Amino acid sequence: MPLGVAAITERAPVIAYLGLGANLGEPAQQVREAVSRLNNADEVEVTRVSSFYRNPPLGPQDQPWYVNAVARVRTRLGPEELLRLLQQIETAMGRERGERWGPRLIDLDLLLYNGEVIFTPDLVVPHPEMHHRVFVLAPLAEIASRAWHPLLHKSAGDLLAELDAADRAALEPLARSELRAESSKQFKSFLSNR
Ligand code: A4P
Ligand code: MG
Repeated sequence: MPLGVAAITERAPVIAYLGLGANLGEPAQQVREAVSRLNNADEVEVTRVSSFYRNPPLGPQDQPWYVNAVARVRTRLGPEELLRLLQQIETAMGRERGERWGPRLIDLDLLLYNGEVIFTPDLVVPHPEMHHRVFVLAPLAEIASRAWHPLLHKSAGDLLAELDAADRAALEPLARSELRAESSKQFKSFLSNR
């Protein structure tokens, strides 16, 4: 392809924020693996990753606690292509689609994409639930407190401050030393609650 054409068709890289969550198997390990799969994908570079936070499930309560994190990526993929990549990674990691808000090995959500508002049958950006969710806003504000919600016209830091203190208190950052031990701990507490 002549150089001029390549220069015109090649998309400039943009910044997107992704939400990662897991509550089956070894949640922290799966979140880490998803970050690494993202970073290995063509046209995607993971530039920041938040702490990992353990937190109670939103939705059905008869499921284990989640580990959640947020990643910042620099990508040349368009939003629909990025969503497809997230879904491919979910499938490759063994996720089966079950009940809405039910337990999962890995869940990858596109939170923000280049400050854009997108509304198609397959993709809604900003993610329509992100501004209510402490497990999204706390890790997002940790790595990008000024990340902007283009519909609410507020930053991640402002949206986090608006949540109930009780919601914020429910979030436990996972210490690095805990990352390895967390799955066995969760399993023990699951057994002792039966
Ligand atoms: N879709 C539209 N917009 C987006 C977007 N911005 N990012 C469509 C990702 N997907 C988007 O998603 C259903 C459809 O949403 C997809 O086909 C895609 O085209 P899904 O991942 O198949 O289904 P789901 O995840 O079960 O449903 P949903 O409504 O996306 O659930 P959420 O919002 O992902 O919530 N509790 C805690 N503590 N932590 C969690 O991470 N997560 C959930 C799932 C529930 N409770 C939780 C957590
Ligand atoms: Mg989802």
